Amino acid sequence: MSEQEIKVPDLGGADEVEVIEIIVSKGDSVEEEDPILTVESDKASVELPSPGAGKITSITVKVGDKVKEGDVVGTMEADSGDSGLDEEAEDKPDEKSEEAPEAKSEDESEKSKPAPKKSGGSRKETVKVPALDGFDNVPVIEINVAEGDSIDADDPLVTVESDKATMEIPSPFAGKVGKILVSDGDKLSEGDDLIEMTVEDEGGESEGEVESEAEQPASKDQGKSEDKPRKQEEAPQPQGATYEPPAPGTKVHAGPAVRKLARELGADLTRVKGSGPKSRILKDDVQAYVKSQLRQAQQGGAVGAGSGIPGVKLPDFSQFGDIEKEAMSRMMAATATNMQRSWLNVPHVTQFEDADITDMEDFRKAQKAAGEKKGVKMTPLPFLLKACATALAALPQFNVSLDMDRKEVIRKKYIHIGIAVDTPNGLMVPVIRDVDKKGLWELAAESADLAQKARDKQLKPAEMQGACFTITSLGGIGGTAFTPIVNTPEVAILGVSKAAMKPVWDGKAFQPRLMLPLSLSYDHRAVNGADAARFTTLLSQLLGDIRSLLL
Ligand code: CAO
Repeated sequence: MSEQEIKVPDLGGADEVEVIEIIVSKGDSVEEEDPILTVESDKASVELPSPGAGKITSITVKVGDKVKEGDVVGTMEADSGDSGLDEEAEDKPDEKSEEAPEAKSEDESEKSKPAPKKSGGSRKETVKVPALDGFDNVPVIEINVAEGDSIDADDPLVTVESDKATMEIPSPFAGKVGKILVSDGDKLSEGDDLIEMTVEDEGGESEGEVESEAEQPASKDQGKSEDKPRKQEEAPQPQGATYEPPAPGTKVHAGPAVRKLARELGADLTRVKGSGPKSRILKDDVQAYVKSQLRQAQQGGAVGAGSGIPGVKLPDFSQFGDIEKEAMSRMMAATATNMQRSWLNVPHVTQFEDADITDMEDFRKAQKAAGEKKGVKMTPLPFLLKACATALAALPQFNVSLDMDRKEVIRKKYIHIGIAVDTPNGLMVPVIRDVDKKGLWELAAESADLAQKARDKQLKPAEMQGACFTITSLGGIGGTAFTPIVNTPEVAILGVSKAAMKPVWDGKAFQPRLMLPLSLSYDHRAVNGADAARFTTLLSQLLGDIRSLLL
């Protein structure tokens, strides 16, 4: 490794320019073309890119300094084997680079998508799935392009998720997206057709169908090369927010105009999720981020920056014994975000009640033969669904969502209920629609079907949306009571624990009765305590005498 000077390259005609931002610090590792600092002339801001990959050993200018072509702004140690720091490259910006420091106007530099290469014509390509890091049959969880999109080489086409990792499959070409040959949920293996593209020729090649494999999905944790599988670092975007906790050492990909806007608005770019090519941050992203922060502040603070909640500092656990680290699955990260958002935003209260289900269980067990004939198992869950639907209709203050921005209560005229399903991949909540209009057998069949789909990772997004209320039943497992977290933006959730025989006083003697523990957590902004007690009392009456479900 040898130390190299980092010099100001040709500034596209500008003479002396001012350093307005230092992007890297001593000790940072950079890739070739990563921005080192931003300079500004009268007409434009320009990022000076790193001439090669390596480690920054010094930055010898500061914000406000004036620099011109050839000035040394710092030094770096080049990675061994990297040829990006030879004298020639040091003096001249890389001509092929899309981020070469031509003095671009601010508007141009914001959307730095390169124009398609000049062509002698165009050809059709069918992009195929590349090797998926040893996996096959990996489901598509997101399609990142739409028909008609103009994209660059390396832009993500689709995202797939195996048991262990989420990977983006990048485009091998720049060009226009044609027909998309896969859908959400499809299982892909190496060699499957992915999308059709019209690719601009650099000249010469004849028009016709050519098949090509996408580059291997790139992996940040398996080396720096772009052509290896890439585990997505980002957790799924929380609904309506643009906050992303930065991964340690996260580099920000944003043009000078965007950086300037972020400086003006006081936005920390490491917290903004980029929606541009290669996750580049655009002006719209900064504006959306600032808006979401303001909204959260108005709502009294929420998850993330500005909430005033100190983070949890982790010790180095390896000092206490052996440890192993594993990336969170997308689902786990999404659940964690949702739980935390709900816990921090919703003032929770939990109301407890026991329902006498002795007669209900006699009736349920008597249905066993009928169930076998129908191929459907009647568990307590359909009775709970039916009782909750009746209670939601009787006490509609539980069937609402709160819009705190507009100070509005949104009342729902439908009764869709989510059921929490424990799966090997985490908690999923499929939704049964119009529960009030369905019979017990229909609910038994539908809940069993949705629970199975959840376990097989086969649920469609629409099957997990639109719930008014959630039931989370741990009754098949055990426990006497628990305090579930409201599944926002719903305002209540029913936790069900394991039924047990208990002595119940009937006025003359203790009778052995099968008692089902119910735990109703609710959002105390939407529901008052008296209504919560009415809700659980009504549930208990309905389950205690299931004939009343017919009334
Ligand atoms: N008390 C006693 N026994 C119960 C019961 C209860 N409250 N609820 C169910 N059972 C019994 C059932 O009758 C069945 O017994 P039999 O086979 O003898 O009839 C057995 O427990 C298993 O039932 P099940 O779990 O297969 O079916 P279900 O319809 O009751 O529940 C589902 C379906 C999807 C809710 C459940 O499988 C599940 O995933 N529960 C976990 C939900 C969860 O993780 N919640 C936590 C969220 S918060 O982190």
